[in-house]
Amino acid sequence: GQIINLADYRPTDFVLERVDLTFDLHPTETKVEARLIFHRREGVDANAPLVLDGDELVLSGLLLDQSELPAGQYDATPEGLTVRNLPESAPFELTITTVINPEANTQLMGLYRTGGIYCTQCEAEGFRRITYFPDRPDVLAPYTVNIIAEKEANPLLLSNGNFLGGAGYGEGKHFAAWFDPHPKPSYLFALVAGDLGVVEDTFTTSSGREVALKIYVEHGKEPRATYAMDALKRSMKWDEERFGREYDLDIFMIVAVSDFNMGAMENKGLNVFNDKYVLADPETATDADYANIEAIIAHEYFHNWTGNRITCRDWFQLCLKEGLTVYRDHEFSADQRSRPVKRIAEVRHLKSEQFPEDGGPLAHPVRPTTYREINNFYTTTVYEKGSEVTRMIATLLGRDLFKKGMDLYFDRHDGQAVTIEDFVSCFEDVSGRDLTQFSLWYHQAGTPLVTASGAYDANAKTFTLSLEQMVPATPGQTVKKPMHIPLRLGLLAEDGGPITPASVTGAELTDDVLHLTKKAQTVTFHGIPSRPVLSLNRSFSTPINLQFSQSTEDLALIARYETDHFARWQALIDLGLPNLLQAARDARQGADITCGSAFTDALLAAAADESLEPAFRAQALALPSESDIARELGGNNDPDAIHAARQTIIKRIAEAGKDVFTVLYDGMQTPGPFSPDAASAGRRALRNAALGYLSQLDETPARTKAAYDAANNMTDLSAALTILAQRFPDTAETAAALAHFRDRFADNALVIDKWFAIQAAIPGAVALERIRLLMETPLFKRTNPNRVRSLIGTFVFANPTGFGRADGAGYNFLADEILEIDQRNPQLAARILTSMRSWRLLEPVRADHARSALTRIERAAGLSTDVRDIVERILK
Ligand code: HT7
Ligand code: ZN
Repeated sequence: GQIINLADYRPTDFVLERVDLTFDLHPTETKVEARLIFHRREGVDANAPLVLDGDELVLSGLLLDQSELPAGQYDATPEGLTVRNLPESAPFELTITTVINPEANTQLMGLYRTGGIYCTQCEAEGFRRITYFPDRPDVLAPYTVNIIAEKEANPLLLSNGNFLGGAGYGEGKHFAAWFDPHPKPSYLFALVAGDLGVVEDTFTTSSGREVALKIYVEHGKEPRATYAMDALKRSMKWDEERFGREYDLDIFMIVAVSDFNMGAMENKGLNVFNDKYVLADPETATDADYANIEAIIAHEYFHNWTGNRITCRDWFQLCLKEGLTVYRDHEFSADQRSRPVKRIAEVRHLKSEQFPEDGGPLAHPVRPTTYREINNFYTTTVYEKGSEVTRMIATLLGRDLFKKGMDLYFDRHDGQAVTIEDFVSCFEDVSGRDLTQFSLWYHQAGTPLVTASGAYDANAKTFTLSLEQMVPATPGQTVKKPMHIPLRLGLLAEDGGPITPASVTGAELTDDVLHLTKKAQTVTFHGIPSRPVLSLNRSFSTPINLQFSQSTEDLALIARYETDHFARWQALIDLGLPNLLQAARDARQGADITCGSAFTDALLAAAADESLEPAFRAQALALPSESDIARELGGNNDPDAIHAARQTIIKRIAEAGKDVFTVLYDGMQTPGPFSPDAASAGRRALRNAALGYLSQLDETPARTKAAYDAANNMTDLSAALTILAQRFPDTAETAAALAHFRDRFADNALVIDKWFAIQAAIPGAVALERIRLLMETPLFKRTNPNRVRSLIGTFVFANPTGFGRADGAGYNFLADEILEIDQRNPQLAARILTSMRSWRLLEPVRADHARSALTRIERAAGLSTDVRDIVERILK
């Protein structure tokens, strides 16, 4: 794969007017006829040839305006089709026939088979595996799609847009025709054919149009799709109310498939989903599953306007649709559930996934300028940091101006393929604000470090805040400019009440947003009657690392009184983290581990505080993960020491909080029938957190086993099984529960994924043997991405002691697996390989083993572009 540069962008020489596709489906020999109407773009050289993309294609027919072309007029290779001597300005029709093999398509890109059905995945560059095409997002056209297939095996023939009609088609076959009037790029094309069950409903839009809603799942699984349907209707309503966006076709369809590389895909009018993000019932889905389904259904639906109606000019602009749509789904979930709890979960995720990416060898700007393999840029930086950048625009402008900017964006660019600059201009135009410096958030990689210190002058009644910012060097970007950083803040009096300054000098302060724009800035708050406690970066208004030393008393005050509940949670983390870091250092030295009582007191006070929602209290009780601690330590890391340290601190909290946890465990029941609503989920989360701590004090698994036996929903069942596996891994009770769980859910692959993941996360050097044994069970299928992610993915991403065992066997295992998976599914292999992105933070012995394993991958013959790109960047 060659390197693609943003600077080389230019529009196509030919304009695509219309697309007319006919698929004659066959498991191994599907015939695709593409009739494409083009004309030469004005001003383009009359000799310029038409160059179309292909990937592993074989041309079996080519007509120009219905006539055969002489051999010399075109060149066809698996990777492309070039046609010369085309009309100078008149439109012409090219009819291209290809024959493809869906059954042999193990990459899951293009047209493939999953669970006996035909299905497509075209983003980013899958369409070129179906037919020769200008396969880029700035080529938009209306599509007509005709599908012919065996009727008995494929009663259902689906594509984008509105249904035109269908009929019998010769012996045992039938056909259906679809028309999508909205011009779209090829990456949004979809086709599904097969035999599926359906859940149906309708939605009446704000202007009174009735839309048919259909969710297709395997026969018999229909009852498990009702929550997804409910989430879809809530999403449609929310997008009308919050963003004024109405749906624009007569039908909206979702198809759930069991083999899928990512979470879901927003194809116009025909979303395709990983079934993990559709199917749920209380017996098989956890509260987290329900929340994910709600978020992903919303995300794909929201793409209809942010992505589909307005799409990306080129793949460098991916964050234009992804960052914005993640922001929209975050806001949706915040409105549907608890805003502060949702924000805490987002920030946890951002810090544990995006911060390590931004601080390591794979760091790249939210809007990159170069790539080798676009599939490797569907990253947490593009998605999650991209969402944070959108959130900061909303913070800078305020809710009303942000809404105005979005309205302008929808008005101005509907039907277009645009850039980040186009998006940002809309907000400049409605606000009159210059967002040039702010736009560095799109262009500069790396997490800014802001250092803060404050001083109170009792005589002058001023509080002076000194701020300094530094953006670390990242691959390809050594020199950075100061960014525009919107810091929300609050000043608290000693009694916890708010202090409102009379005035502020040294920086713009709008409401509670302080604008840090210089490398160093001194801000003075005037009219401050007593020493204030500063709460900085409320709601995580900006994605930075903050260095601000505050006394434990001040942090405890914030944890207790801040009106911003996110800030309360952050204060608890800030109280706890130094204890965890010191404990890890002590464990590495073989010294005793201690834990300050200020932290445990504040934590237990929050856990017991009945004025706080249970979900918040559960979040407070969940300590930073071992990987979070490793990231904060920043180098020479020993996973075993980190694990030992964290476990010791957990034990100390359990000892100090025994009574609190007993009360919570006994009292936080959820009476009545199961409901997945956020409040009930919060109670379950808090009760299970209490059980986790209590189990630390238990000598035997009896209490946890009893919880397992009593559980009447998957949240409680899997929580109890996780605690058994983590706390009592080698007991008969745990073995019995694991066997029971397997036997009970053996016919439900998505639940078996939980069984794999729970075991894959059991710490310690023996984990690898466990993984190898589990890979031998008939329940494990190497060809299914969900199975691979739950067993191998959990091991490499979420089991630092097992994967990072000192002899390097874990890294070697990973190298073997990557090479194996890469043969079949390069995208999946590349993604799992990113688990090595922080290898340089390891202590030298492990780092050596990691480097050898990576080098072995790098030197292997026949690597995919996907894996080659990742391994070379990680090793650089
Ligand atoms: N826009 C979708 C991205 C996606 C994808 C990308 C590469 C390969 C396979 C894929 N499946 C889905 C999903 C989304 O962000 O909504
Ligand atoms: Zn998306």
